Order: sequence, then C-alpha cells, then structure tokens
Amino acid sequence: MKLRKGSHDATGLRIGIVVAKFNKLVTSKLLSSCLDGLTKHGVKREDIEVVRVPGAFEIPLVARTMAKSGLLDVVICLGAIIRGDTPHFDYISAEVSRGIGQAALDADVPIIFGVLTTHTIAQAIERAEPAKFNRGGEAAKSAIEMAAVMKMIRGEADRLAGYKPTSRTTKSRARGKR
Ligand code: INI
Repeated sequence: MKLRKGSHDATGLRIGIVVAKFNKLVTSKLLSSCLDGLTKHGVKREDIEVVRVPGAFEIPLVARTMAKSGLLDVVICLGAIIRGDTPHFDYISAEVSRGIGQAALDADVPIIFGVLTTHTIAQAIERAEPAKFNRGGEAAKSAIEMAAVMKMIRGEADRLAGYKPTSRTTKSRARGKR
C-alpha cells in the first residue's frame, strides 16, 4: 500500500480568492486570516488574486471563471450566509454549496468552500475569528493541501501513462488544457 499526502509547502503556488462583501464584518476577517495563512506557508502576495463579489450567491460563477483561467492552482471561496426570518438562507446556502462543487468539477481545479452558514451573526464572528475557529486560516491550509494533492496525482497519472511533457504540452497546461 502507498499512502500519498499533499504537502503544506506552498512555494510557487498561484491562488485565487473570491470573497463576498455581504456580511463584510465577517468576510473581511475570513479574508485577512486566509491571506495570513497563505503567506505564512510561503505563498507570495503577488501570486494571490482577490476578487470581491456582492454576495455569496455570486461566488460560484466567479470561482469557476477564475479556476478555468489556467493561471491558478486553486481557488478559495469566502462568504458568510446567516439565517434570517425567511427561507432566503436555505435557497442561497444550497445554491452556493452546489455551485461551488460544480465549479470545481467543471474547471478540473480544486475550489475550497470557505463559506460560513450559521444561525446567528455571533456564530459567524466566532468562526471567522483567528483566535477561535479561524475558518479563513483553515481554508488557506485546505487550499495548499489540495493544490499539492492535485499536482501529485496528476504527475502520477502522467507517469503511469508514460507521458513525456514537451514545451508545447507545458504551455497548453498553463492555459488550462489537460
Ligand atoms: N448574501 C450573503 O453572502 N450572505 C447572506 O446572509 C445573504 N442573505 O442573507 O441574504 C446574502 N444575500 C445576497 C445574495 O448573496 C446575492 O448577493 C443577492 O441576492 C444578489 O444576487
């Protein structure tokens, strides 16, 4: 048996972040702790691209477009959906989680689900807080690990297929054609 794991060495990774402005008090905390987590593991600031969207509902389309660009190793989605008095929460949270999962499969690039879904604003703040649940920092770690896992298994698949990269195939990969 071979046990293969992704590493947490993030040197050279190019990372996209989509962050919702809705519930900004929470999402700005998620973003800053996510950025701290990434840079702490060696990601360079200039290799991180942040796109802001109005609310969580807008995240999947932008995440999918960024992931399909061929310029990023992983995309992180950050948002906060907080339950109110109407069924709105249920529609948005279901669509956002389904959309983010679908976006990753369509783009063939890992996309991390860093969207909080909570009953109260207090729960959301607690989860965004670096000294408590630190979900932004967790999203950064998952992103680094998934980027490494995908590189590892793609390299393994290429090796088993006797694949020899040429400069042309390397360029196609950079453009997202696998
Ligand atoms: N967007 C959020 O990110 N979180 C919420 O809690 C939320 N609530 O509760 O309404 C929310 N709504 C806005 C939505 O994401 C879209 O931006 C809007 O419907 C426009 O498409």
